[in-house]
Amino acid sequence: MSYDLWYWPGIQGRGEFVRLFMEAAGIPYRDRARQGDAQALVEDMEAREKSGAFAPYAPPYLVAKDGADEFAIAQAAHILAWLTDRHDLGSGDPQTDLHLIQLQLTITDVVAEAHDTHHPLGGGLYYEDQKHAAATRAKGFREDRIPKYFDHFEAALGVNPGAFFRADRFGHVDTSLFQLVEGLRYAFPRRMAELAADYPRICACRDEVAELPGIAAYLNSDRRIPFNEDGIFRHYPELDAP
Ligand SMILES: N[C@@H](CCC(=O)N[C@@H](CS)C(=O)NCC(=O)O)C(=O)O
Repeated sequence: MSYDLWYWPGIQGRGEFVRLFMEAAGIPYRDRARQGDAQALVEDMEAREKSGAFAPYAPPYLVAKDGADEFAIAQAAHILAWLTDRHDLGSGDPQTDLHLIQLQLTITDVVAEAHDTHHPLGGGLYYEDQKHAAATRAKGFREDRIPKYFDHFEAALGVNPGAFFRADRFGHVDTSLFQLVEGLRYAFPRRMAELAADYPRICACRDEVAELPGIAAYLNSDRRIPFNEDGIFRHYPELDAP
């Protein structure tokens, strides 16, 4: 059995949430569009759309191959829950696992809002064409939405002892919270510096994830490409705290 991850090659984007969990868990995968290019991804998606089977709407998607059989699944949060189940990486308690998926879906919501700070009017327009609206949207995100979401994650991290959401070990929410913090620190460095002291559990979780052997190795590799202004988390200084 093998895995192919398909995602836009030039950005971390939503694919990074899948990569980080697979790297932390030591699950091997091929990063297909990075081995090829964006056109390979477009062609693979078109072929799946024409296949008559259920197809991904958008990347990231993960294809599990077992001999001639293959199964493709999309939606980052869904992929992470699926991998957790397939590799027996859950907590062993069904209610806890459902709550962890709930938290993962909440991270999906924050990611969408982070994207909308620089594209509040639409993904089809350039940032330069929506800078005024972006300034308004980013102010609300920085001042109200980040603290509201972070209060929620900080409280959830207090449910169990230790740095992770679960008492015993890391799971998919921990690796995704790591990426969320890294992305927000990149996009809003001044605002995140202001908030750091208010969220000791979030900072501790981020630090522990960074030290997981699989994550540390990945972050030191050339597979971890830098954040950039084509991705979801973009650093436009004018959108950060004054
Ligand atoms: N909710 C999906 C969103 C997927 C998504 O928006 N993918 C982006 C790249 S990050 C894309 O290529 N979207 C194309 C589109 O929406 O038409 C997830 O979390 O995986």
